Amino acid sequence: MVKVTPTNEAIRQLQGLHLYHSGRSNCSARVRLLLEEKQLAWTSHHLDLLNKENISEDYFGINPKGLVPALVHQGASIIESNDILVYLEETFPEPGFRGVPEAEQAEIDNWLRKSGDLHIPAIKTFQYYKLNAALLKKSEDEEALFWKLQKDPDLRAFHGKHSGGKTFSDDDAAVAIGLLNDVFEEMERALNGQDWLVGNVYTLADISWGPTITTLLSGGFDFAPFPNTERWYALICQRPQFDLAVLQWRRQQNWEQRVAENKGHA
Ligand SMILES: N[C@@H](CCC(=O)N[C@@H](CS)C(=O)NCC(=O)O)C(=O)O
Repeated sequence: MVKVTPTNEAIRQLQGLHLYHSGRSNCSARVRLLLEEKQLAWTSHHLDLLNKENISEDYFGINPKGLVPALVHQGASIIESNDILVYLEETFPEPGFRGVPEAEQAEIDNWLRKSGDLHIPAIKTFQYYKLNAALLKKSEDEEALFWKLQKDPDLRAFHGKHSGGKTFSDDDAAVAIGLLNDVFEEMERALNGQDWLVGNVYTLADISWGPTITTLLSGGFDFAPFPNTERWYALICQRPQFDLAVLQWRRQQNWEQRVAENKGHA
C-alpha cells in the first residue's frame, strides 16, 4: 500500500476522511461506494478531469501520479483505489466486506489485483479510444505542466499516445478489448449460479468492479456475450449506495451530456 506524505502542511493537518476524486472516474467511484456502504462521513474534494484540475503542483503534492482518487487520512495520502478499499476495510472493519471463509479471501484479492492491473492496458485505453479526442485534449500550458510533473513511466507512455494530435489506434483498442473479454469470461464463470463474485457474498470484489462496468458501458463496451455479468451488474445497480456513490455523481457532472456535446469535434 502506497502512503504519501502530502507536501502541503495544511493538507497534512486535515481531520477526518478527505477524498480527492472525480464524478466520472470509476476508480473514484469504487472508493465512494465503499464509503457509502460503511456509512463513513467524508469530505469531498472534487476535481474536474476534463478541466484538467488534477494537473497542478498542489494535486501532485497529494498524489505524485496526478490521478484520482487519493484519500487523505491522519496526515497521509493513500493512493491507488484498490489499496484504498483495503485501507478502509482494515481501518473501519464494521460493516465488513470480506465476509467469506478464509479459503476464499485470496479470490477477493485476485479481483482487486486484476482491477488495478487492467486499468491502464484495458479500461483506460478502451475509454480513451472511444471518447472524443477533443474532450481529453490538453491545452499547451496543460501539456507543458503535465510533462513537467508526471514522473511515472507507465503514465508518461499512456499519455504520450494521445498527445500532440495522436490518439489510440485500432490495434491498441483490439488489445484492450481482448483483455476485457478475457476478464469478463472469468467473471461469467465466477457468477455462474451465484449473485456475487466471491462466495456469493457482497464483497470488496463487487465494490471494485461494479463502477468499472458503468464506465465501460458509457464507452459502448458490448456486454451481450456476458449475461451473468449483466445480471450481477443489474443487481448492484439496485443498491441505493451504488446510486448515491456512482450514478448520481456521474449525473451531477453532466458527463454523458458533455461527451455528447463534444461529438464531432476534431
Ligand atoms: N491505478 C489507479 C488509477 C487511477 C486513474 O487512472 N484515475 C483516472 C480516473 S479513473 C485519472 O485520474 N485520470 C486522469 C489522468 O490520467 O490524467 C487507481 O486505481 O487509483
